[in-house]
Amino acid sequence: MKVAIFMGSKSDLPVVRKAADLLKEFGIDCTMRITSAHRTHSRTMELVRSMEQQGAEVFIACAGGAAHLPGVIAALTTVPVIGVPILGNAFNGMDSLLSIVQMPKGIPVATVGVDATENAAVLAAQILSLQDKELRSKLEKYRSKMENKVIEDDKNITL
Ligand code: RP5
Repeated sequence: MKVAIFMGSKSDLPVVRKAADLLKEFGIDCTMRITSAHRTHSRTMELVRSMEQQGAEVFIACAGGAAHLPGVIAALTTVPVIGVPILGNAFNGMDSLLSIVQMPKGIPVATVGVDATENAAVLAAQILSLQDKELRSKLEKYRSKMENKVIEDDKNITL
């Protein structure tokens, strides 16, 4: 298992699932777990240890509101942590964005955009691709597919 995806609540699952789907498309072995920095703090610690033992090379941590989960995971491991702020009912996601991005010096969380779980998956794949040529070429194909789509959309635009 290469990527451990954690989320703070089952309510995050619909958007978090997109990260797992994309990682699967890249052929990257991942797992998804629900654990909260606040409601299940001891269990969060145990799960981080367990994921490290299972060989996780990147964590993706998704949380909304007072979103401490990514920072807590980053405090528990030196494995890179990508944080995804989840859009909640308040402040258009600014609460979770600022909670995740504003980590104190020395404990970074690589923060992507609000609800940007697909970008978290791509970034995780890019980190893993440093040691994996096959994965690098899959990422290049993913890019050229996007490029072709923009060109195609441009060709088909009508007034
Ligand atoms: C966070 O609080 C979760 O990540 C979720 O985004 C938010 C709301 O959780 P629920 O009240 O829906 O369980 O911990």
